[in-house]
Amino acid sequence: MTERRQAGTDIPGLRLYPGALDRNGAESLLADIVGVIREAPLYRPVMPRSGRPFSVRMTNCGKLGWLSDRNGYRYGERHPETNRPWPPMPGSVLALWREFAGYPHEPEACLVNYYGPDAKMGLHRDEDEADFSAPIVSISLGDTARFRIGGPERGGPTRSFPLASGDVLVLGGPSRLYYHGIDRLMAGSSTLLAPYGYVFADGGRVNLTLRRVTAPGDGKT
Ligand code: MD6
Ligand code: FE
Repeated sequence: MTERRQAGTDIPGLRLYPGALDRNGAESLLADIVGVIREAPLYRPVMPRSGRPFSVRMTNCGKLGWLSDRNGYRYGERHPETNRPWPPMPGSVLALWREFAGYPHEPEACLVNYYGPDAKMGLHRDEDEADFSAPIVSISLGDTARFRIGGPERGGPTRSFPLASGDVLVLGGPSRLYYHGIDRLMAGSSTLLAPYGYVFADGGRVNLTLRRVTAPGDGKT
């Protein structure tokens, strides 16, 4: 395995690998994700209770997909609009989990978030999974975004750093349950999405978050 450059950070359990994917790697991963979107189109989820639409559009690949609708947040096996099972995780995605997760079981969900130039994501914790001992591996493609992270309590101090195309971020250990979100994009900072104007109309950013959802049993998954 190649040695990866890791950015210094004092957030416990957070690992950042700037430029883990080079341009070729990012292009081929994005092509695989466009293939996923062809099978499982991006849709716009709504917030629980209020029904307010997200500014981010989403889809998933893998056995389970993360869903939000008026009834709450949960994982499900089918696309909420097509009602078809999620497409399998591409080998390129699985390979990134195996390289970066440091966790001996396979991921079950890959959430695909698409940010147009004005999309953002409010502070949240990823807490709909049964196994918090597994990290979350996040891969950014396209425009740079400002990622904000606080601590385990809402309302505590936060800090932010940019996530650029090809960066891999791992939230493990204590940081696995820290509040985090996306403040804004630096629209136009990357040309990676440009060939796919029919999918990503105004450029923007794609983020993949890979998760283990269920606690592993005795099997090898
Ligand atoms: C994003 N990321 O980068 C949003 N969650 O677009 C997340 O919400 C996230 O990057 C858990 C772990 C890593 C992440
Ligand atoms: Fe998150």
